[in-house]
Amino acid sequence: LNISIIGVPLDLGQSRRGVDMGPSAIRYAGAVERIEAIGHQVIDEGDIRVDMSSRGQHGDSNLKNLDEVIQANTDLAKKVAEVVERGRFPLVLGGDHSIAIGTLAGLADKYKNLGVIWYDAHADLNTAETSPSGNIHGMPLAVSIGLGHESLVNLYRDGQKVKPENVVIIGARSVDPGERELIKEKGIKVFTMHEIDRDGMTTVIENVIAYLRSRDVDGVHLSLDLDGLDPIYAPGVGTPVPGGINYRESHLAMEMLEDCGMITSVEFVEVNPTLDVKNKTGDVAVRLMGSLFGEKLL
Ligand code: DIR
Ligand code: MN
Ligand code: MN
Ligand code: MN
Repeated sequence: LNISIIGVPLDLGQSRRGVDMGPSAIRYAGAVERIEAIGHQVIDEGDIRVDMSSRGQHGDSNLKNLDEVIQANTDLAKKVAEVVERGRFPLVLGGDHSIAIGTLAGLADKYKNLGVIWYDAHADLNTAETSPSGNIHGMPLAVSIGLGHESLVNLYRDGQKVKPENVVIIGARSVDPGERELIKEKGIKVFTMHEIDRDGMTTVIENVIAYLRSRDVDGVHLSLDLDGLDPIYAPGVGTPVPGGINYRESHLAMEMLEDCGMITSVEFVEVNPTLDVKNKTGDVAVRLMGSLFGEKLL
């Protein structure tokens, strides 16, 4: 693959500082070297510029730092679209999960029937009305299916970027009431920790792949929130939830996704080195990239 790394040092989509250092932590853990060693060609495109100057100010909505989140995501969308246009594979490094709004907007230029795998403890399906926190990182999936604040929904290009029937959530264990309603209403496919415990990750990923094939998708974006993993393996995240996906299961999931050959873009988000233990979470992210990009032991 010809991979382009895009860093997004954004921490304004949630309330804890430090996740803006995520791209640095993941690079420091050796992302470029690891992926090149597999045999891929990598260009580090650098970071999207984020305006931190008016942090904490609320505009006319209850969405925190809305203007700054819009600005960074619009720039990210342009960059992702440009990278895809050049025939390259986007690998986006967050930053908090609000950056998925920009990534998916940029991907919508090329992919008209994109599949999305949302690997996360949370559903990220809140809107301004249902959000308990006002944190935009709890909203990107809702925004991308066309629900929420209009300036987010219409970011980069108007309207829905992804069909709700093309979305699969894996690892959910903290879902708000409004999100639960939306999952039912839109028929969004969710594999919670219950399904992972009961059926095993092999069966879950087989089902994910079969489902996305049945949807006849023209590409698949993997949006991997490190808090999808259990905090034992990924402690450096802003909103850890116990009882998560373990290290082996996560590697297995990445290897199976690599084998299916459907993944066309990826983002790793929510790595917060200020909450981490010796960059453990950045390290895990890079190890998972190894599996996802086809590292073979023998
Ligand atoms: C919660 C937390 N559902 C919210 N969301 C998180 O604020 O909307 N998403 N942490 O990653
Ligand atoms: Mn998330
Ligand atoms: Mn999460
Ligand atoms: Mn989060």
